[in-house]
Amino acid sequence: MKFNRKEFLQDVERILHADFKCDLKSAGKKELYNAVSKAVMLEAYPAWAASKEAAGKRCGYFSAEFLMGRAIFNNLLNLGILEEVKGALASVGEDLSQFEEVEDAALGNGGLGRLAACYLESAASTNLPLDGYGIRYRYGLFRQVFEDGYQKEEGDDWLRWGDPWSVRVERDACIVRFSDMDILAVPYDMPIFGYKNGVVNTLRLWSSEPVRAFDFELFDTMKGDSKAVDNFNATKICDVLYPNDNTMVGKLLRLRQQYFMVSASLQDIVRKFKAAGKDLHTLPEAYCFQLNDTHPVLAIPELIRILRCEGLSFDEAFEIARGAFNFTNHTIMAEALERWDVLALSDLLPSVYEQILGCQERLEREGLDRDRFFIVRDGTVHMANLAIFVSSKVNGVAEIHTNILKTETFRNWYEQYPEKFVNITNGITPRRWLLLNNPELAKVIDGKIGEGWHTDLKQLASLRPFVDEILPDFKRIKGENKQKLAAYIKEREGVDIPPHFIFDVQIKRLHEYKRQLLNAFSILHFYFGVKDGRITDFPPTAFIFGAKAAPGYYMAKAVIKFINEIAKLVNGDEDVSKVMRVVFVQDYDVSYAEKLVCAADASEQISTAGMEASGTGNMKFMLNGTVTLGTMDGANVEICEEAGRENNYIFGATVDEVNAVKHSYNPWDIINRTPELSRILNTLVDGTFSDERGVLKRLYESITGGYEPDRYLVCYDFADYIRVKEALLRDYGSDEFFKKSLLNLCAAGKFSADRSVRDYSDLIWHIG
Ligand code: 26W
Repeated sequence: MKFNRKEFLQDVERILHADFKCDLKSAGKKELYNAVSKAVMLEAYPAWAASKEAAGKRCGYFSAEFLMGRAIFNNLLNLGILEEVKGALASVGEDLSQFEEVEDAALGNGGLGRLAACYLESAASTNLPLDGYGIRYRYGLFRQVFEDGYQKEEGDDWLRWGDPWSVRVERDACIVRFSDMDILAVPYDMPIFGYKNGVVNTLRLWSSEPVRAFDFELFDTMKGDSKAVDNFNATKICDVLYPNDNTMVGKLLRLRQQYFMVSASLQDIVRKFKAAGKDLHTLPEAYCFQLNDTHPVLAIPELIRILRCEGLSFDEAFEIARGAFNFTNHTIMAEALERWDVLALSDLLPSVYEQILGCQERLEREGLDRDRFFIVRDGTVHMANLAIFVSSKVNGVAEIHTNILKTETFRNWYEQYPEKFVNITNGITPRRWLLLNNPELAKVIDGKIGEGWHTDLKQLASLRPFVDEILPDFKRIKGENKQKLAAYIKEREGVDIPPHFIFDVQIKRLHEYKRQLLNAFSILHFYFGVKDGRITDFPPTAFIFGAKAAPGYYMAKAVIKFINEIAKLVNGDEDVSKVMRVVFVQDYDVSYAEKLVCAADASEQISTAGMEASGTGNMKFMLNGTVTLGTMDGANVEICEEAGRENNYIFGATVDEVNAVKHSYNPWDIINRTPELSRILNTLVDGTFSDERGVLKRLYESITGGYEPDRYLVCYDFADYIRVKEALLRDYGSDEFFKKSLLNLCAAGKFSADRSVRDYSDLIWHIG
């Protein structure tokens, strides 16, 4: 984008006048942020309008979550004006970095939502016409604070700083009908800028509003049904993002959200398609839709319903749906597979449910065995089955995950439709996750191999011959990043972390299968070892955690409390704190992640094998030159393929081993012969830590008792984890170690989201 400092500052000033009744001298941070952003939007409008007109097939990425993070720096970078705007602001005595206080747009929980955000950016950057469709939640993922070591949730008022990057498009509003109320859906469009290529795609987020302005008369008299009161409630649909990651909550409001978003999106698309005078039978030639997990799967019966209203037969509508939809699965955890109660669904959305029954009937007509294949059974609608039956393609998100889908989770379906199943390994955008968060390292790479890797990440491989040469720079930059992170942690958490310590980092949602608990156990192992003098010369290490637990997930919250207690013990110990520190950072989010991944020395990816579909945090660390301490799970397997297992630290049971032992496994066999482990476990119940609410006791029970003790094989993998983790910590500091780290960076090419979206386009979408 062309940039003229004088004109830009003039625009900023005019917007300050019109919107805030102030000028450059008197503007506060917020006003300045909004005016600067809007000035960029002004400049970008022509390119946005032109991209919308682009001919060719488009894909709609339907997702309940888009974890966008902070927009301003990324947008300026992609428009190629980051330095220019920085300079322009500096010329009037303002610092661009003040906008680091702007809220993150946290309209997502974790991996699935961040993936959607990376894919939008990558699609724009690779010139693929992909638009996002979702919900404009009024409050994003909760903000987390710790009180006495316990997680407490607070509302996330992400619009506090305004929303200059969105445009309300009232002219595209439409009505979404539920059996008990009609709701107005109003879209807010956000531009998605491709990296220095002039392409601008769109993220369209729907907001719910009353159909008519509030009807005072009805309200006043409370006449008849409660339509007026419902209108009053309409906005509630989009009030808040469900804070669950991997556990299905069968709440009606969630069902309303899901339908609201897909109905509005499809109405909008079909309406425009018709207005262009096109034949609805040809819809799949112009559009396809990617269903990001089961959350938007109601789009399938909704499209069929809309087409039937247009006069098509069920079978005609079904064929169109089958030609247009594709489905991505992101987890094999049974508790995450969405199912809806037939009564609830048919009550709220009768004509949508009718189409679901039509799909079930069609399935039977196609001669599929009713026992092995079903959409509706025993009063329940199985959303994943609906998605698989109707979609053209179904994909997993890493090789190992797709194989598990084929051989276990969706085995029946795979046997019936082998050609439907494809793998698309996840990816991350290298713009946000290296160029933007680690600019110094990026500059060093540019200096050696040029800038081609910005849009062709495989080129990082050509850095290999220079590994020795850039090792000093790499070490220096990592050291500087660690220093910055330590200062930030000091400011935000009040905890001192000496920058020369090894930074061992585990950041991701809190879940039992991700095994933050295993990490915690290892810390206690080292703590006791150092304390008792069994471990000498312990390499000074800071164990850093970041994670939010779903507010209703008791065990996950217990793990947070446990780790915070461990932190208190370790950091407060005069001897041990010389070589160990523990910190659980509060309110981990995208912006915190950007600071953590560029400063880490070890990336903890330690899920029970078979349970992490892919992981994408693992890729972010790798791209920033960090070794993985992990299991053979998700994309870790492919990271080892690319970077060499010898350059990472792999431990633990494999998927086959997990499958072989999980039914016969008794953790006591291990605990009884491992006094070390038994001592660690006992800290949960012996008063080592304060546990006035009894949460640690419940953690103890989850490992040692109940129906399925130690379901995630923490005890099983404990010894091997310690062995390999100790090896990593001992290796740290040598040139050998830093070379391993850098070789990971050189091998990260495969994990660009540019490659992922291209795979989607080549194998599934055929767009552009
Ligand atoms: C219904 C509640 C619910 C909410 C979110 C169920 C399931 C989810 C997501 C599918 C959970 C999720 O984010 N999965 C993660 O997706 C990433 C992107 O593909 C993967 O890298 C992670 O391994 C996977 O856990």
